Amino acid sequence: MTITPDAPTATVQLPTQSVYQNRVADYWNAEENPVNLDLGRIDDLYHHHYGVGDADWSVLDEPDPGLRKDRLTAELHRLEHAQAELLAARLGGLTPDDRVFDAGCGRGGGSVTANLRYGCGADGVTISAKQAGFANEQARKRGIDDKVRYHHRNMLDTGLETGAYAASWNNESTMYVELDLLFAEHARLLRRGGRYVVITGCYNDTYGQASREVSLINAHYICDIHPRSAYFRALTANRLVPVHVEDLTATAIPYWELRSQAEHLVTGIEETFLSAYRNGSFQYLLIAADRV
Ligand code: SAH
Ligand code: GPP
Ligand code: MG
Repeated sequence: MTITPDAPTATVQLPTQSVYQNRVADYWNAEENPVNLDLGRIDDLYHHHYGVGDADWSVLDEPDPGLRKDRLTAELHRLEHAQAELLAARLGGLTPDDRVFDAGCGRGGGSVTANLRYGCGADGVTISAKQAGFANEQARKRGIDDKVRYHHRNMLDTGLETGAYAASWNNESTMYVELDLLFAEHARLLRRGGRYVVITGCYNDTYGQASREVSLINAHYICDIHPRSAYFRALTANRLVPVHVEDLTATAIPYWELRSQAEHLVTGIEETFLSAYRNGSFQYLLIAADRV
């Protein structure tokens, strides 16, 4: 019997792209969920990650149905942007002369957030040609396209300049790649003393192996959530020494509770995240590390 892998359908294929990465690119090239686009449109900060912090539950009591929708959308966006700011705050004291690397940059909100905060330059990389184009168009509209650039590249093999970056991060994008290959690329790009930050969902080694909920999340996004232990093993094996670790699980729950009430935005994965967090099988984690 001959086994033929799925034909690649991504518009443009990168030279180092696997069949799996083609599928991931297809997902992101096609993705147009209102929960991402309607939130981003509010202030042209497009995020593909979840929110943190206490929610303003009063939006649910809003009597006017149209206004209730708008207030819910705005509140979810506020929580997602708070997550982006939490990550950006851990990048260290960056200056406008510094450059940062945004690995798995989505529609570009994270690099814009860093640029607004520090005035720094940024290179974002996404496996989706469509996302890179969208993000570059956003940077052009903001007039920051001289400093903030997005590339359709594989984050494991970016072709960007060795040692040129003062900071780098992955915001909810590590579950698509092998951590050793990823952290080797970050270590190559960061200058000595540079800062790496990751926010991710990981499965909890204390629980055991991946739970049913973790497997459902993997199937939903076509990803492969790593155990918490894998992060520390791969970071330290690649000259990235953790300096700050924060379990964000408790602070991630209000976002999902509120999102599950937003009938105009739900995607169907909301209850799975809530169960995964509550049964202890899944954690939302921030790790900051220094490149030594
Ligand atoms: N960090 C962004 C987007 C997270 S969504 C944010 O916080 O908004 C996950 C992203 O990872 C998507 O943009 C997807 O294209 C990207 N991605 C997945 N595998 C990748 C790979 N091998 N190389 C580059 N980007 C990748
Ligand atoms: C966020 O993107 C989701 C991921 C990057 C993949 C899984 C993340 C984990 C922490 C496990 P999104 O904003 O596009 O998702 P959604 O459409 O559900 O809002
Ligand atoms: Mg989203």
